Amino acid sequence: MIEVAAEPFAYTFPPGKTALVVIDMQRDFVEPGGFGETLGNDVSLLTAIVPTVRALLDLFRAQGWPIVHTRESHSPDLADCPPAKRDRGAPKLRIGDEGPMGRILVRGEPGNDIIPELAPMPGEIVLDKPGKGAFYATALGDILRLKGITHLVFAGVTTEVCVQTTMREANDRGYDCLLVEDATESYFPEFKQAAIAMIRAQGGIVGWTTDFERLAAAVRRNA
Ligand code: C5J
Repeated sequence: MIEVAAEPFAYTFPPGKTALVVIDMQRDFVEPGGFGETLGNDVSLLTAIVPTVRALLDLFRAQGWPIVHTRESHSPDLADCPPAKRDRGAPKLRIGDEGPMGRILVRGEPGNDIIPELAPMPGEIVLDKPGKGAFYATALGDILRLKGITHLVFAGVTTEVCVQTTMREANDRGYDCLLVEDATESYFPEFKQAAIAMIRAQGGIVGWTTDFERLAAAVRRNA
């Protein structure tokens, strides 16, 4: 087991049974001109974490540990996008509308891609998800079960929406979850801080949080 200094107390994980889950580091959320910016958000907050997410990917790649990348995405006919979700964006751009990087949050469109700096490598899992949580309407549970994964390390955007929703889904399914604080971000700094506080409140009711350096140091100590 590897022990990482974390809040609310040390997080321990079995190297062979731990996967990194990078949530929705897509052009539509992170790059200027994408869906996130058209909704009025300042995407520079999100681009700032790219080097740390990349370092986290490199840490897992160097160990040969499993990596999952998710993309929030819908089929071109929007059959998997409930009107309740699509209409929420009106009167601005809605999911499926033509945006600056192709149709918003539609699979195969340029804006739906993961940003080039964090592009998945061969052998890494890329998971399209129509919801905020990565377990909803996807094969993620089966994929992790077949690999014998029991512990999940989380990064990506946005902290209080897709990251927190997925952590809560994972926690309810029995995974021990660690969020890397400087590898996740929100358009709303106060929401990020609130999400972190909620996750680790009450003895880690949803999971643990740490930062990249503490995780990397723990992995180095084990090497
Ligand atoms: C949002 C996400 N914020 N990836 N998606 O709509 O968090």
